Amino acid sequence: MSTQRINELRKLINEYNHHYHVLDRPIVSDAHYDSCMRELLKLESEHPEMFDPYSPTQRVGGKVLDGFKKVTHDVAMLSLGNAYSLADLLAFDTRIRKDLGPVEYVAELKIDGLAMSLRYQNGRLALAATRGDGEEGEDVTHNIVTIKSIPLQLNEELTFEVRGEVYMPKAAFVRLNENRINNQQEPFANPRNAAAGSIRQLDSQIAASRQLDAYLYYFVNAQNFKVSSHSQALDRLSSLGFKVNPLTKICANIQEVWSFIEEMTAKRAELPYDIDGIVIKVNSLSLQNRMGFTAKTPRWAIAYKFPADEVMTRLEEIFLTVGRTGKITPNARLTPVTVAQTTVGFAQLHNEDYIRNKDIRVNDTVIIRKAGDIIPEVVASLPQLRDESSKPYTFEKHCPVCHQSLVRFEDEADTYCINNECPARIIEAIAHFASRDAMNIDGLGVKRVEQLYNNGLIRSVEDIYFLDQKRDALTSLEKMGEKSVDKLLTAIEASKTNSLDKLLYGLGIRHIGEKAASTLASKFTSMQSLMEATQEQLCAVKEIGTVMAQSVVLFFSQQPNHHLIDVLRSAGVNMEMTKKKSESTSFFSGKTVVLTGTLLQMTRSEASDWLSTQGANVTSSVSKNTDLVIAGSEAGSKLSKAQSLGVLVWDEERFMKEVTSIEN
Ligand code: 3B8
Repeated sequence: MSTQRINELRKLINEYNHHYHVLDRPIVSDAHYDSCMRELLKLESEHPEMFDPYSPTQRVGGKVLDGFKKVTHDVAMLSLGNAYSLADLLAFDTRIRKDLGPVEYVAELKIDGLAMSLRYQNGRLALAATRGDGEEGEDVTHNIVTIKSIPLQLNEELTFEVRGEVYMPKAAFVRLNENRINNQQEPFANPRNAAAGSIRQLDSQIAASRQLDAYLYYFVNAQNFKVSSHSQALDRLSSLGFKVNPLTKICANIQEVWSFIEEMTAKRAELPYDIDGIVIKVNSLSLQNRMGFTAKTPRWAIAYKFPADEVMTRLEEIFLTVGRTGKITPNARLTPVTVAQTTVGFAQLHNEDYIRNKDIRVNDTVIIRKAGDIIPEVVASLPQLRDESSKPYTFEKHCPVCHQSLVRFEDEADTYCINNECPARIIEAIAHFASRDAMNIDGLGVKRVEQLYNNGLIRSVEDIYFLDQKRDALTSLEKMGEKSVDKLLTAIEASKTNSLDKLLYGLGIRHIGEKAASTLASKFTSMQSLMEATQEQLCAVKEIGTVMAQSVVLFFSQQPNHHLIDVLRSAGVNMEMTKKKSESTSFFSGKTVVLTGTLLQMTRSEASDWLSTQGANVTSSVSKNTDLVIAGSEAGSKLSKAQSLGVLVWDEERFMKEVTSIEN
């Protein structure tokens, strides 16, 4: 009897929640809802054997974790490329139409929250993870279950992954900050920070009290759901019980997209949540697959960002900072001012010429611009507001940190400190090594490295791996309790197993960014063979130009760098490409391959990633240099071109046979 009533109440409350939180159309009074909830709580406490983590009573929070578990995303969580103007948008449209011809777009609001991936298993929410670096995020399920618009249990027993944005409504943000100020706590700068701060809590009661909400917008592997377009995917998500933003428009062309943008720009201030732009997506999923992805972003979508906010303030001081390459950046200290919802006290001035051309001076009233997460910059000064004492700014001649002479090379806009021993450069280099996209050592940001450096605990990158021998010194530092030290040392230990690409990027070799590091790591697979590579061998790699090749050779020709590698190796840092196995014997190795048409068994980007692991060069256009074209269904001009050039063509079945034989 009670069993039946418990199940009945759970179902009812789920239904009430859906109407209230997702559809925004309550079907019962608050009093009735509360009475059902109380009855359920009572029955559950009398029948502990009926406990179910998916019961609506479990949304109140209470679970407290020791730390966050890392989650590897099965399908990378990418971010969107940006468009800042109508011109950028038209360029995006031109690119799309060049590849696909005229297409239908979907325009939707870009919710200013934090990206989240939800995994459902047999209809139940099994895991919620943050984006992290896109490959690996954090398990925040305990906090996500407190968001009432996110269904814990669906009416269908499906297994899938869905992505969306968790955000804090403006009203909840205002209330939260009022409370925080009353309690002498620092208020949050904006709703996004407040949402992120709530999700990053180990104690789920905090998230539960924050009135977070979520809009979902992306089905991973939507094809499995028999939908053929993004707009159908949104409808399907909605019918499954997810909250989908209603301000979405199917647009026949980019002109209609622009009207939607204008309409939403006008509406923006009245919306009950923050948006920072409009997302434009190719509607057809098979056309999305044809466009595929770059390393970081889908080619079939773009985010139009609203123009940056501009405000006036006083420039109090110009000071220089030194980057890891020795590059000098002039910065402005400002009278703090609120712009784009955050308080700004500093802004970028780029370089010497920028300051001179705009005649920006100390004590000037200046215009500051800031958009979203973009670093604020000084756009202009207002010379009419100057007094007679004002003098043009003269660029410093010496490094603000090591005091050696600064150098500006001919034809270059930037000024450099060329002292390899400059503490500022060393600190920045260590922090770069530890940064998220490099060795990903949590807790080793610039401030912490600076502290360790100034206390003599770390003088170079290799010293990171000797910190475990300096435990006592570490715990005696300010703001470093046992717990933070443990955390730091664990993160350092974990970084030893990173794949070669991360290490290579972390070394900060000039001209070798993330993408080039990853290419080199996949091609050479070990530090040893990379160190032995000649400039010719490096240049032979597609995407590695002469400048990059020279820089790699130069880096490995320097004795201190050899020493660094030796020390890292003996400390146990992995020097091999482990992330992706690369078989030099693979049929695909060294071949130039083009994918075209729609594949059914994997997405184009999965196929492309897999081919890269096999050492293939995946390119987008067919030429006489192409070794193989893999043609899915609806393959168009690329297939005909391959046929006319006599290039080898495989269908999906032939390709999958090869994949299976290599994988097994
Ligand atoms: C692909 C599609 C990232 C996003 C995406 O409201 C991808 O679609 C993405 F790789 O980040 N903030 C949205 C929003 C964000 C994204 C998206 N759609 N509406 C958002």
